[in-house]
Amino acid sequence: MSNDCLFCRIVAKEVDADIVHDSSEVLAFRDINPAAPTHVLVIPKRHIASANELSDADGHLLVDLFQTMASVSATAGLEGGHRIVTNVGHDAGQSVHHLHFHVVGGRSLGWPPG
Ligand code: DGP
Repeated sequence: MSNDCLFCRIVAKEVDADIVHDSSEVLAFRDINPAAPTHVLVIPKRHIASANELSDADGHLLVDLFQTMASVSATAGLEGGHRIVTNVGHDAGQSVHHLHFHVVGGRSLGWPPG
């Protein structure tokens, strides 16, 4: 855990969040500033700063994260489609430096993103 990381503090239950999935390695909770009717953040519980910091040893964790995203989208009824986004670094707008995947859906989504 990183003491100055907001998402580590959510994992530690020091900061409240609307949690929709909680398993041994993965947590999912609703984004505080939703961009669509469904907007859930799916994160590893272990602190990893971004997708750039993943290693060979994280293969199982990545499967767990993507299976959680599939479960979250199915539970939300997003049969019509949804988007998975992870921002990496300043130019992409990454504001929380703990790996997280945005699962966004429930409306028609434009492309390309801004
Ligand atoms: P990004 O910009 O890709 O780093 O996404 C960070 C997201 O985190 C952003 O959509 C807003 C969300 N967020 C920021 N602070 C909080 C918080 O305290 N609680 C929750 N649930 N979400 C947060």
